[in-house]
Amino acid sequence: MTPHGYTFEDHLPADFSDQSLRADVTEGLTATQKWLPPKWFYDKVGSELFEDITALPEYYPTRTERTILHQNAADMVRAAGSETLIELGSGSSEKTRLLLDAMLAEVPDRASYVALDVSEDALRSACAGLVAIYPRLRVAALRADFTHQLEVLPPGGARTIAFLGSTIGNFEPTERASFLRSLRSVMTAGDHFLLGADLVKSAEVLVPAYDDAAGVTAAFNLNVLDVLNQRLDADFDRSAFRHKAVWNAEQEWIEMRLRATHDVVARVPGVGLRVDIARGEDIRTEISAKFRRAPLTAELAAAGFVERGWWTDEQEWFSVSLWVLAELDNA
Ligand code: AVJ
Repeated sequence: MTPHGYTFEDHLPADFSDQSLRADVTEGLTATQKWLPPKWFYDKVGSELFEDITALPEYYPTRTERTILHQNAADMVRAAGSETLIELGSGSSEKTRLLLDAMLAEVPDRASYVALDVSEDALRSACAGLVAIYPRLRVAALRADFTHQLEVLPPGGARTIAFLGSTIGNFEPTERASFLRSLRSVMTAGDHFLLGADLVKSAEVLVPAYDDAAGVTAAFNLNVLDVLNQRLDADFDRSAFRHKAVWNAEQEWIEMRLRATHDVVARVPGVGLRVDIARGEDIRTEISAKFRRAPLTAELAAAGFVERGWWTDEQEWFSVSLWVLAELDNA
């Protein structure tokens, strides 16, 4: 226990963030179709903008997932029967409280919460907040990357591993498959996986959720250029780009892009790059995949999971589902 009331472990190598930023920028901005991974949105400004997005009238996912959790957390916790809740990409841990309330009602003295995130700031403020509200809860913060470091999770048995907010939608299908397989490889009998996944719906609802009237999502998207400017000493001119949100109906994902409004030459000294972007050319900054129940179940089955619960809202806009390992499904 630390003086803060929660434990903190840093599993990220000191230069992890710089190394992977440089590798991503070099790969993405020299590709024919330019791209940047969405993880670089989340510096301090970007994390605050994301919190603002979650409160926008057009951005339905957060409040829809919160409603589902609010209505069903007790059922979820009872179905999983866990004493340890582990949250991957915990961020502000805001919706987690609904699960913790339900867990503490079942096991008031033995409940533990483990937050895993790459952001030390987010981990510390979330865990400090939880310790203040739940004096009997054991709280641990793990600074780690859930795409590479799931082996840092505390050992299994009765754990629920939660991956909420449809963060899974940021993966491309092949990355998603390998994430699910590596998750499965660190799970054991008695563990459960709780997944928040945004569902396919009409483009009239989807597109405004990623292109809001107040321009918060545009600011969030453009902020990634500031991140490159600050961290790699680049000279991207934000005013030379426009935010775009496009529904890719074939892939069933939203693509966020930054479209050059005129020819741009940017220098990125941190990686020794000169980037030429033609007027009208896009940098793809995010995919946000939307799911359907049957194909999602098939993907999880292919990775070795079987469903134990599926909860949704009245409009079936968002789902929270519970999974166990398939070969242990002999109940
Ligand atoms: C945090 C990845 C789930 O894809 O909806 C919000 C991020 N991007 N608005 C999403 C996001 C633009 C969000 N995820």
